[in-house]
Amino acid sequence: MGYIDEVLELVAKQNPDQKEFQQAVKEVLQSLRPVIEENEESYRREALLEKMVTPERIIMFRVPWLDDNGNMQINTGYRVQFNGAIGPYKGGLRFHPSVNLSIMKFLSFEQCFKNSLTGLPMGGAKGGSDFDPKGKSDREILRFCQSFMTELVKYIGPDTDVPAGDIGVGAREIGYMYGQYRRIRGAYEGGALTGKGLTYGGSLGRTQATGYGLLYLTKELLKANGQDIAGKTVAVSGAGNVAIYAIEKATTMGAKVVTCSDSTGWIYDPEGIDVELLKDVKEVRRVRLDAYAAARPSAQYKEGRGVWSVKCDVALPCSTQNELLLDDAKMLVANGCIAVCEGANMPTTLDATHYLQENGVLFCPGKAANAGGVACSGLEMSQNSQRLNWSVEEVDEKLQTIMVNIFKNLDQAAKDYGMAGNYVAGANIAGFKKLAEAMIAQASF
Ligand code: NDP
Ligand code: 2IT
Repeated sequence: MGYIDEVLELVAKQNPDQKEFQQAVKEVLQSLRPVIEENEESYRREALLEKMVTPERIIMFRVPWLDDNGNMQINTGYRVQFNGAIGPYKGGLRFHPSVNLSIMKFLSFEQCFKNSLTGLPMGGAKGGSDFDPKGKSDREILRFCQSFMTELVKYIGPDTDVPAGDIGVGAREIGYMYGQYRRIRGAYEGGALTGKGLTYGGSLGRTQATGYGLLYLTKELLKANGQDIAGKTVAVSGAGNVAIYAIEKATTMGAKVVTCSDSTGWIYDPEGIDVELLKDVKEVRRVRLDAYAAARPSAQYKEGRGVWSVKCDVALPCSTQNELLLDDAKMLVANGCIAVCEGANMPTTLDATHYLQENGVLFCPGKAANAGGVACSGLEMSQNSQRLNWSVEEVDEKLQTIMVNIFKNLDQAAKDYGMAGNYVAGANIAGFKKLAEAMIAQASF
């Protein structure tokens, strides 16, 4: 048995119930075959792959908090510090009832390669809780965030581990957590969290960065394949931070976005999504998507899922893992879709990914396509260290450069290993090579 298959077997044996983690490891390792084969002896000697699939540290803790009725509630908190070889651990916090160890490990494993691809010195981590923010009052969110940070504070800091937002964690939650961090530490250490508000050390452009970055990369991918984003019909899933700013940038670039979704249903708006209305529904009023259709005559709201049944040229999944399934991929191909770029982390299942690739759809994986968010977090850390604020133009220019470079690197890596056009392999190889070199150089850990 080859080294990769041995390690995949080990991962399955050691993590039998962690299907998302197994899925993420499989996607990465399977596409690394040519790189592993050319270095198999030295990688085996270093146990490189075994190290790479084993988190450096997992922190799990109890999060007690008082609800508005004075009752004690208990959730579980997590921080998985997966790999610190190329910089302080870095990655978001997710608050969603589906959070478990498998999801935390898959996200932090992916983050290692994503952060490597940005070219910035950041290791990989992820954290969060099974806390469900839906239906909670603002004060309940505050008490939860304070309790969560009271424990997490022991393990993070500007040079050790720097959390940020993800599903269910945006500017409000980061503000509450940063306030508690500062109170306990007794020091202003802005670089300990990113995605902060602009009045206390946040970076211009961070809110938009993941969605905008997704479009910068998509544009570059289309350009390299003789296509233009302008004039394309785009299907987006999700209606949160990533989706909203992906829709905004796609529209600015001259594309028409005709769908978005949340966990209750989805919108089809053939006139093009009105992003200001969407922001009002989701960022200001924080209500369900049916409120969008109620305010917009051209839009239809449908319960359940369905965005991938709409005819589109480009599909941008921006909600959550495993939301684009094989049957969805079949509908996209039948409808003439030419490109799928992942705004979310691992939104496409492995069989759907293979189907899209086999049918000539340009496919860019999340670890490259959504890297703009964490890249901008890296820029926020730099600004915090310098005690300077860059202009929005400066940040956006750096973000564009990073996204274009990511595409060039993964395109080249795929070509170097005889897999031109396979951007999954390209992203994994490019991210892996830098990480492998850093780990081997620091042999002791
Ligand atoms: P938000 O919480 O802002 O939005 C998430 C959106 O996805 C909401 O519309 C939500 O609907 C929907 N959604 C979430 N979970 C589910 C589910 N289980 N079933 C159906 N719909 C769901 O999160 P973000 O926009 O920040 O994150 C979206 C994705 O992008 C995630 O995969 C995240 O990991 C990834 N990502 C985020 C980055 C960032 O900077 N924020 C950076 C890189 C990747 P509802 O509100 O109804 O729950
Ligand atoms: O998945 C991701 O890259 C994020 N949620 C952003 C992480 C960050 O540290 O900005």
